[in-house]
Amino acid sequence: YAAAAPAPAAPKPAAPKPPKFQPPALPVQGDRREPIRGYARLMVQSMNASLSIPHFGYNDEIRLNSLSELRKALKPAAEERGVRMSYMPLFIKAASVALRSYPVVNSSVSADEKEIIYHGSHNVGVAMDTAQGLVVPNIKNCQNLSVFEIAAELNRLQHDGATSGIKAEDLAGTTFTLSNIGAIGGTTMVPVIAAPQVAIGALGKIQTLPRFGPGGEVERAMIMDISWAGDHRVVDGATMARFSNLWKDMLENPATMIAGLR
Ligand code: CAO
Repeated sequence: YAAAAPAPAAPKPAAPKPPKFQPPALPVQGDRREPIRGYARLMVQSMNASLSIPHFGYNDEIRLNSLSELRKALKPAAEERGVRMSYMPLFIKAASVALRSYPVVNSSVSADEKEIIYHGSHNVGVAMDTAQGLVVPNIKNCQNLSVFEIAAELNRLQHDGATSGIKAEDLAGTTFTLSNIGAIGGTTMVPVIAAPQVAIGALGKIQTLPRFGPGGEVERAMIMDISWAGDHRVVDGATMARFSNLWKDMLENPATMIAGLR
């Protein structure tokens, strides 16, 4: 038996010829340095301080069909008062009502970590995207403000953010923060707590999605994800879940929020 001679190797394809036309090399720009000033400087300081906080995350989804109807109904009355009514004042007011039941979510840890300071005021910070960058002014004493008053304050802060800049007093004394990233896009975000606060919530984009109704039928649901971050030194997951459940219940059944108003 004689082995068959190996087949001759296929000829290698010829290497491609270099193109005749070579695009001209564009000049490469050098690196550029820029001082970190203004709101960006505040962000550096605040985010460095946040590294000392042991964060945990907690997420849920909220069905906003009823709240959307409520907002529609409130809009004309708000306009009569010269106020623009977005969802934020409702999210903020519901949070303030829920904070009454879970005051630890509106607290701070003392510098020596020996005490929890429960804040009497609900000074709710609102993360704001401005031409100068991220800034987080707060709406003071939301526990005493109506939804219209919160809307008016938010309008004022948005106007200041877009024109003269946010005043120092509006930046001081935040006790709890909400960040509506969904106004720009994105369904979820991992928010970072600004010390000495112990909690922050990030709101995702409101989307129309299929969900089951009470009878098992598929219906159109307006869904928004909420992502909370808590300071695990003083807020545990169960407390955050109960706080979030209460907030969610008020948004899904706005009548329960009205029952909680003073
Ligand atoms: N999903 C879908 N639509 C939303 C929405 C959401 N989560 N939130 C707001 N919208 C809608 C509003 O209802 C409004 O529509 P209408 O004119 O029909 O009412 C429109 O988007 C514009 O809202 P707005 O942004 O002017 O007002 P707002 O009160 O909802 O939000 C503010 C105010 C300051 C929170 C927001 O403008 C903003 O700056 N968000 C960015 C926050 C941010 O950068 N977070 C990141 C922090 S960490 O880097």
